[in-house]
Amino acid sequence: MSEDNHNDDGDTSTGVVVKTRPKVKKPSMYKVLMLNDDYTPMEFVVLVLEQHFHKTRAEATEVMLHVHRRGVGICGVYTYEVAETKIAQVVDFARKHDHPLQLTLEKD
Ligand code: TYC
Repeated sequence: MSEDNHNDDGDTSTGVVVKTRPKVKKPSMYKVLMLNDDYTPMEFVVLVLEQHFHKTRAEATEVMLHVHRRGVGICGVYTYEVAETKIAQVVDFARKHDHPLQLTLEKD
């Protein structure tokens, strides 16, 4: 209690102190999936995985080859907002280079 009659909970001296448990819910996570196509160069896909998904060259090459062979692969797992933003940024980057690279999002 300080001399201005406010305690650490921010209320005045009514004698009533109510503390509620702050609601801290873990956000749902979403996988960003990359789809194969016949036109985007392998080197461009590796670059995207390095620059936008913080993969090493070895990891990026592994993911790219997995997508190339299997049709789809995981780039990373993020909150909804981050996943959506990454997809928009990468698709935009690919479009600027005239590549049809596509990504989607799936609840983890
Ligand atoms: N299939 C492409 C090629 O042969 C390479 C590629 C890999 C494209 C992964 C998209 O998400 C992709 N050039």
